Amino acid sequence: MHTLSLSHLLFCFVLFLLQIMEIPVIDFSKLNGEERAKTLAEIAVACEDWGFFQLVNHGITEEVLERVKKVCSEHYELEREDDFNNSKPVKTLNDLVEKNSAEKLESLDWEDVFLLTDDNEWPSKTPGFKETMAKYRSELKKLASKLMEIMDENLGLPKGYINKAFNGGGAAENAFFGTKVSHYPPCPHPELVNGLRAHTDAGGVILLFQDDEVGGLQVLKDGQWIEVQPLANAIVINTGDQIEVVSHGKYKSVLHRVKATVDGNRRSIASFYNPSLKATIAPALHLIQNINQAYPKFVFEDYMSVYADQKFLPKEARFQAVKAT
Ligand SMILES: O=C(O)CCC(=O)C(=O)O
Ligand SMILES: [Fe+2]
Repeated sequence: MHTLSLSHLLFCFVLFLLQIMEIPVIDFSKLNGEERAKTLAEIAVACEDWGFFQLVNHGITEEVLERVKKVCSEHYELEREDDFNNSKPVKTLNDLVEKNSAEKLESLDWEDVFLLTDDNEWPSKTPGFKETMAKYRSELKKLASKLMEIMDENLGLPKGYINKAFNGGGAAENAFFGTKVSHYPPCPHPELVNGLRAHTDAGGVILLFQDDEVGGLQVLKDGQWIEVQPLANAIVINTGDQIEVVSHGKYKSVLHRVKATVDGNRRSIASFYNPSLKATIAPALHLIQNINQAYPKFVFEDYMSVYADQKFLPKEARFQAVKAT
């Protein structure tokens, strides 16, 4: 009896540990009711302590999300799979295996990617792709705006502050909203290549619709890689380097990576709400406590040219580099 209760206790403790090491899940619908203050506080903690959280009941209908999953998977099979099978990562890995080398590929990602913006050419062969993704993007953009207003409120900034900072540079200088559709196809040697190497995101607010079943996204928390648990129809939110700068380090961008896996073709759709390239980014004056501020002021375009070369290097060097420009 005594041993049984001890092992039971231990089991509960392990469960408890596992639970607290999951990224926060927040019910967004509670923002509109009696639990508004509590929900705002949960989001504040998630932004400050995790830099990542999952939203459920976020208002984007299941019907839209189901269509998004369908058209993205169909599009991959119809228009991308063949190219991926002939891509550089596949060839390089094959060569490596033929040579019997066990050296990990540190400069490639096992990922198929394409980007949707307001201005580029979209795939046209997959039935329903354009309409579905246009609808999804317009809904997600609204969600991004709501989240930025919540961050304003939680940070004690005037309403609309972050969005205004991102749109800086004049009427024509709109913030950037891009959607990156990715697949991480099955990889015969996941020990030799990453799905996507560890990085922090360059921009503002990122809204990710990840695969319901195939996991692989991990977040670095207190020195440990924690899995972002797949949760059907949730939207994963994280903050990029520009939110870190504007919030003066209160909301840190967090390292994350995607592991390659032997089976399952992981789908992930990441939408980025970023500053306009001409926007000047600096810590909000309201949040600077001492004059020797740690974060630089720069034009986002300059940050992006540094990021293009240093995405997979520590962000501190990027902040340092733009300080010097
Ligand atoms: O695919 C994912 O889950 C994450 C993608 C990501 O981190 C990125 O595109 O920056
Ligand atoms: Fe990322």
